[in-house]
Amino acid sequence: MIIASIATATIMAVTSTVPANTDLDRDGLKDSIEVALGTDIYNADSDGDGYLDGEEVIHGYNPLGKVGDRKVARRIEVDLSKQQLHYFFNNVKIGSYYVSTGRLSAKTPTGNFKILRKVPVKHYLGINVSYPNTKWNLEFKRGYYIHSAYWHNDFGVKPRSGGCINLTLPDAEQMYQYLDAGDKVVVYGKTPLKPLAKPANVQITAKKSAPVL
Ligand SMILES: [Ca+2]
Ligand SMILES: [Ca+2]
Repeated sequence: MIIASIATATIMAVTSTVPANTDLDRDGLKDSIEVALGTDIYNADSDGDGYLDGEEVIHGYNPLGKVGDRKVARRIEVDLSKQQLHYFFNNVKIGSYYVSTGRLSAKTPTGNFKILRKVPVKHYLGINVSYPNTKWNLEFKRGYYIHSAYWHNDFGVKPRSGGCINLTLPDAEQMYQYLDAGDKVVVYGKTPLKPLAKPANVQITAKKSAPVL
């Protein structure tokens, strides 16, 4: 009897508390996010379509729908003050990346936008600037893109673009896969006057960085 009651107490403890940072079913989504999204914290493939919940969400697919279902609300927010990008899935924040936005003389515009189009590879040309073969470009305002930048490593530190939102190569690829034309882009905050302190876990272009889920 004593053993039985201990077992019951243990089960109750597990099912009544959702620790924020654990991923009990190891599907790539933290339990706290799964609770917010309504997916099953004990089932790695909540909709049984063969794809893990985390895999589906990070690529912008519905983890509670049929294969290929992308009818979910995707949104990104770019905080100029902190040089960070946050991405949301059905109003639940999924993760964040460091960015480099427009320098003081060419600030990234603030406001509400939508992804206008996706361009896999682009050649950026300007005064004393030529960046061919730039991958993963998402236009959110005519002439302004979210894109990878292989020519610097100032993500999260220094706004230095001509108004675009720069990401590391793997982060830009992930956002490119995540977002569709029509998805919301919100830009807010103020361009920092000085470079920010280098983040401890700053992501670099050459290395595949895991998104913060
Ligand atoms: Ca999980
Ligand atoms: Ca699934």
